[in-house]
Amino acid sequence: MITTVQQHILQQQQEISEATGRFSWLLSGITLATKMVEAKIRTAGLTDVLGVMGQTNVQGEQQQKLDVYANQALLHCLGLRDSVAALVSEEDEEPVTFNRSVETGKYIIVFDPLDGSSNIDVNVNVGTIFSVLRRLPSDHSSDLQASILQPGYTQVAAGYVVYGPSTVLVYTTGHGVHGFTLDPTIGAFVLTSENMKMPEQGGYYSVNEANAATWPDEYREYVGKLRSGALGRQYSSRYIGSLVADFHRTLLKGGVFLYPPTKDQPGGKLRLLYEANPLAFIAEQAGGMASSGQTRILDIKPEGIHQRTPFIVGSKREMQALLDGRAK
Ligand code: P6P
Repeated sequence: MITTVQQHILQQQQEISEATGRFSWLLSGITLATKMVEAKIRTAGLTDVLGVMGQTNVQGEQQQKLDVYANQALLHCLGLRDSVAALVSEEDEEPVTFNRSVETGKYIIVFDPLDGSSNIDVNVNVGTIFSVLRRLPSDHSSDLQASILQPGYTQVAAGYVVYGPSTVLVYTTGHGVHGFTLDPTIGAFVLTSENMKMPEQGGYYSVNEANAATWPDEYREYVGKLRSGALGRQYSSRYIGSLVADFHRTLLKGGVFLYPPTKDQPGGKLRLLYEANPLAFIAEQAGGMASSGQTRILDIKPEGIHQRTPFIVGSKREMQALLDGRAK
């Protein structure tokens, strides 16, 4: 007997107020867009979607053709859901707002349409990350900044899709973490892992060691500890350079992923609203932890929609060792 992600949300609705029919309708906009992206990625080498558009995005990054396609797919599919008050994308300088009343436009969706897109041309996993915020009932503004810049602990849902050997969707509404695998024969995400838990300790650490020379000392010492067996086990290093893929392995196998401050990015490289916050929500719901090195990711009050943060996420054992080390 299969359970699709829509059925799963509806089954959950007895338990949570958010999973009303309106919310599962909203989620279906995300899953539809990711199925469109998946279909494009599967044939990327055969059609003219590889390579760059010849434009750069708000991050100053070369926009890959699939970045643009993924962004358009999400904006289109979600814009049609009247419960959406605003859409915030990594690809767009400003939010897209829909001038809907507080009674109708109840949700803000924040997303990275295609994270790790530079890996597409070398056939490495990429991903879509999304975060759902509730519009503040008092927020009648046109730009909805107050509703968008809420700390991560206010998220009502978060998830990601990793486009790899299979296409997997992982999401939480604050009631556990659940994984679905796209069954291409029926075009539906089918429940394959309910109540996913991150191991208490893992066997991998994941960081771009090329930046080690410019990390703050505490991170070099910490990675040295992992290497030396000081945490009571031998680690292996795994770094794919695609956040969603590195995070998904950490969720399943445990361990730690780090993007510390560097000389070029003293405030960290990864973005708070549509990378760190959704993945931190999932990590905590699965029994892990997520920190900026200074504070719990979900407690950070955002100042800007494209704000970056150092991002360390993983199993309790490895995270405690980092945070205790900092405390000393
Ligand atoms: P670096 C991909 O460009 C990305 O945004 C994340 O997916 C990934 O974790 C990170 O940047 C990789 O950055 O500096 O190690 O290449």
